[in-house]
Amino acid sequence: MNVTRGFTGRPRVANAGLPPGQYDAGDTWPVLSAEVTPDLAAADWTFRIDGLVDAPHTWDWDEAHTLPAAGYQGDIHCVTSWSKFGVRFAGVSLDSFLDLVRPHTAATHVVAYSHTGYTANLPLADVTGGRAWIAWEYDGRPLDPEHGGPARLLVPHLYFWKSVKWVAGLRLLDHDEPGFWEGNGYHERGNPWQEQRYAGD
Ligand SMILES: Nc1nc2c(c(=O)[nH]1)N[C@H]1C(S)=C(S)[C@@H](COP(=O)(O)O)O[C@H]1N2
Ligand SMILES: [Mo]
Repeated sequence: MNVTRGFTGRPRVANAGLPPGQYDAGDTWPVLSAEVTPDLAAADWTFRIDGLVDAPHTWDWDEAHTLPAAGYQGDIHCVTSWSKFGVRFAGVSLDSFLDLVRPHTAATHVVAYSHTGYTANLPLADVTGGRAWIAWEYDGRPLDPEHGGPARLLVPHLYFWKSVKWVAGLRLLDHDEPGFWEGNGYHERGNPWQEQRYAGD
């Protein structure tokens, strides 16, 4: 259990502690972007799921907001070694989107991609079962553009590079296909508790 200190005046929620090699960033939230923050209005944001699914679909902002609201409160862990405890995101569970497109049983992996072109690969099992979200609110307010607003992928049980900012879609595949960082030496899965930082870890 971590000591409570300065999380905007509220006591910190109980957290799972720091994964190996991580430090507590406290109230700061570093911005890590490989690209320039895009000028993307909510009205222009879209989210598509295609590949190995029965019914590929593209949601716009309004249609995505008709899905059941869901949120995450807990910790996030960046591979550059900062972690944040007890953050609060709101949006929609990826399960709600995936149920509607009906994934083929052959689908094993996804490539998540951004409106900017950034990509990250994930096992399908890591984005189902209530473990991944499309998030558009942070701490009760619209997600800042620099943190991926209008909407980002959130997969908090893996290193944060998997949580694609300005998310544009998921493609379901029957094989693993490295994304931006995975093609540059980072681990294909990225479990912080097993310190899967680099390929071979
Ligand atoms: N589109 C996009 N998504 C991205 C990144 C990026 O460079 N571009 N960086 C990743 C990395 S390495 C991290 S740690 C988190 C950082 O999110 P933050 O800037 O909101 O802290 O976003 C991830 N998603
Ligand atoms: Mo990161």
